[in-house]
Amino acid sequence: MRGVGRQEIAVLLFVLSCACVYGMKIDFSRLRQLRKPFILEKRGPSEAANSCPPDKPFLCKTAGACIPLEYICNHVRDCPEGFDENPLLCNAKNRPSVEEIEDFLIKNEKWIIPKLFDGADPELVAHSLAVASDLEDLKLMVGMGEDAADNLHEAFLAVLDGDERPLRKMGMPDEEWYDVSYMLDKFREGGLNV
Ligand SMILES: [Ca+2]
Repeated sequence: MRGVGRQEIAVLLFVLSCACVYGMKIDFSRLRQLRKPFILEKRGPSEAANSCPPDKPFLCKTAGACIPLEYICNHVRDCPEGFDENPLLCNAKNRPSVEEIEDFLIKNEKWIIPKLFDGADPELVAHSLAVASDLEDLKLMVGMGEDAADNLHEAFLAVLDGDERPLRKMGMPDEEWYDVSYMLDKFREGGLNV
């Protein structure tokens, strides 16, 4: 997934937010309002309204094609164009919601943003963490340099080892260790290759 744009990520997350309305156990329901004009334009007003029947609520990119939620990311192409198996979509489905990630980043903003994400916008970082396949993807999406990427890699290894010392050296307050290790584990378990 090289060179994926912010707008494409926004569209994918919007699709998931629609699926969420129908009961998927993920919460993208409060995506930023400002993205909606683009999304409506991109998908078309009639598509955005989701004309799918209740038993097949997931709207494929191919006009008129709808599939059940259990067919999303089940390793079989069910949409004619395969959108239901899009790797970014499947990554986001298996990770904490963008809002949850952003809340976590803002709570830790003073140290985590400069040290691990090169001072990037927390909203951009949250969207990227929701969909990136590996650290190289994440680096490109966020636009961060080598030092931050190295720190991030070290942070993931520290959590894997259960060793909070490298993170404390980066400025993490002691009391944040539980939250930080919980979130980094969630990204790894959700398919982020570190
Ligand atoms: Ca499928």
